[in-house]
Amino acid sequence: MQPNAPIKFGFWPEQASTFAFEVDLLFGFLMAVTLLFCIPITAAIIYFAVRYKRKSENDRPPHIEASKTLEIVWSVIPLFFVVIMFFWGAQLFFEQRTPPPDALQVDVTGKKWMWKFQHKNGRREINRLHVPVNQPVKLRMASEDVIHDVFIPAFRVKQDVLPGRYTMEWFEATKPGTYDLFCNQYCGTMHSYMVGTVVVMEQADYQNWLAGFTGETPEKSGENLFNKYACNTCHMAGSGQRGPDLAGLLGSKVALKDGNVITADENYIRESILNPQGKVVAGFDPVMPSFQGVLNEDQINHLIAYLKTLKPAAGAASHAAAAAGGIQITPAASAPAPTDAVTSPTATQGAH
Ligand code: HEC
Ligand SMILES: [Cu+2]
Repeated sequence: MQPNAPIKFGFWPEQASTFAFEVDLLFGFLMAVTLLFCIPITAAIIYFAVRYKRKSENDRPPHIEASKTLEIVWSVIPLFFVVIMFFWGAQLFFEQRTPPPDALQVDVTGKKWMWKFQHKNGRREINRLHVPVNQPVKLRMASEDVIHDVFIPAFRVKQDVLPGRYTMEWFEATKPGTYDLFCNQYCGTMHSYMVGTVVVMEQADYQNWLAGFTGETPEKSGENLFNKYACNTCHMAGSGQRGPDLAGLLGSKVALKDGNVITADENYIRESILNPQGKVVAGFDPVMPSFQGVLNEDQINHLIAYLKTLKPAAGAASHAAAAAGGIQITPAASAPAPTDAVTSPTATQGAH
């Protein structure tokens, strides 16, 4: 495959994901409704303009009372169509916001002006994304600088990629092949060069392709970082620790100093590392240093991957529910975390 596949132009992008047909159908409906209103209204405007043109200076139109029936009819009919658009669009929106729990995660980092991808075993690529066919794939995305956007027309998905938090996009490709990926937010002078290719492979081919990489896994790299940046000095279970036990944190409920209880998703963990004073865990002093500017996006991803591998010690009450991974962006996407898993450092961590 050539490194820079030519961008395909066409009237209508190919349909290559499970969303494609649904999105096109809705789009077709919007188009049909638009034409249904636009054509008769335009025709009426032209007809009336000619038919009722003022003929002379003292041409006075007769007084006409508005017809209630007519008013109601032309309010209710459009309302009916608009309500359909709303529910149909909302249904599709929630579908696109809710990745299946078994979705394969790929980490995406956008920066001026390239796309970096990392697969679950650590394999990396730039401006080219390999994914298996007939398998839900979830992109967990962050930006190292400005707002970017991952747009894959053939899959009918697009989502902004933001500095400072994770966003998510998912799809299930239905046809092997290569497809365009565009940055869809104007992000600077070379924005139009921020393009890539999605290569959809048969599942076995994808597995072979992945297996071609035997380097460090994100989990291992995360473990090294955890030691290198001395996270372990405060966070390793044991007496006298200054920070909370991080085992089983993802998906658990965390009681904060300000009285709120939140569910620890990946955005929370990310924020805890970059801005520890933003949300302080109840029962702890805000002594954790910020790692803003110290750790890059890759390193944060790896730390999170490592934290996911930490299982709570048997009998430990804190962070009991190690939920299956995943960012939870919509309420619909979040697995209900057991309510009894509230972090209670005083009860479980003993010495302070
Ligand atoms: C000087 C000690 C110290 C170091 C070093 C430290 N932390 Fe922390 N960390 C804390 C304390 C104390 C808290 C709880 C108070 C708060 O939320 O700020 C905390 C909270 C957290 C939380 C939120 C925990 C929860 O239960 O909600 C995460 C995640 C975290 N740290 C990760 C890290 C990582 C990753 C590193 C290394 C890159 C690190 N910490 C380094 C002391 C530390
Ligand atoms: Cu961009």
